[in-house]
Amino acid sequence: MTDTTPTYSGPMRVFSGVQPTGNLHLGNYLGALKKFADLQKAGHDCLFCVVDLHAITLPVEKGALVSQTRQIAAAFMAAGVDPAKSVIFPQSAVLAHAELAWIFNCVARMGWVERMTQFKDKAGKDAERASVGLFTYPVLQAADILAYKATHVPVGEDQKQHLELSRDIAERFNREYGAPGFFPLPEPMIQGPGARIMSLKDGTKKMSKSDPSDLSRINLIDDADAIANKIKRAKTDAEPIPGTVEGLEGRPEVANLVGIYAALSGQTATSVLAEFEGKGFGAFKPALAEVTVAHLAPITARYRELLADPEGIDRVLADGAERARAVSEPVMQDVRRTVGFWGA
Ligand code: AQP
Repeated sequence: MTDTTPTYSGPMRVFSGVQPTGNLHLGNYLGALKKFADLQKAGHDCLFCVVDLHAITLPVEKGALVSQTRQIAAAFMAAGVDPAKSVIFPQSAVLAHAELAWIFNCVARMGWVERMTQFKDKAGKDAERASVGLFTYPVLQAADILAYKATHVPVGEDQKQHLELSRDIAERFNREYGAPGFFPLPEPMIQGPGARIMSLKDGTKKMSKSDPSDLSRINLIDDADAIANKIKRAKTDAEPIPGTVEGLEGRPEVANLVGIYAALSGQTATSVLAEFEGKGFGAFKPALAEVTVAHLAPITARYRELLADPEGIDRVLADGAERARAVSEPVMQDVRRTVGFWGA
């Protein structure tokens, strides 16, 4: 697990995005949404985006984007993001993302983008037939962040490589256009035990929306019975719980369940192991189910409540889009001037 400690010392602006594709799961919550709420509570200037332009890099069911966008906005709020304090908005409503992505397409180098492992994973063996958008996805991600000159990006561990690319693009833009310090080099915030939640069926694969097995993940909309059943059926091994973190070596499924327990109960893995050392999964799994349900139940209830009022969610998104445009448009005016476009 990587701990990326922020080193940036100027004023902070936080940006992150979540795709409106499929049901959110515990990995999305612990890797991203919970951190969003924590950063907002810490008083930071935050923008949280439903990245619908990213969603269309893969086929999307016809007519599904609007309701899925509302679902993600509702999940942000249910997880504790307050739209009065943070900006919640849909990416496609702010044209700066697409415009800056094009400029960054001309800054990023093919070799940089070709190294991105997510493209290889998502395109699979048939990369020739993948959309060009899927390939340049991380360039759009750099534009998402830098259109707001955001300095900090809370994400799960899977996004680390993309964030490094964003820094490379910012640095090259600043150098190529003779504008030192124009874009900040955004810092990934990939911290704590929730940064990489793995599949309940295979501790070497990340928990993912696109895993065909629903038993591999805990969805934010799962009820208490579904959660308990999935945890009961989660893969483990025959050994008891070890007493130290070193004892988790070579036991990825057990390490994952202990990590989930730690993240949800606000403890370290070491203290969870101290509590359960020598016990079997017959004792640990019900305790984990209890902690998970206790943490998620109020979030799920709030999520359902918010979804029952789509007009309310739309008002939040429209207001957010306006506020996001007000932040990004002055940045884009400076970008156009810096690049040297006519009329800028
Ligand atoms: N397993 C995970 N553990 C921790 N964080 C995770 N994130 C995703 N999976 C995990 C974080 O969730 C945020 C939203 O990600 P996204 O909307 O870009 O979706 P994704 O990463 O494509 O989500 P999935 O579930 O992994 O979808 P598929 O199956 O399409 O690959 C990001 O901050 C991400 O790091």
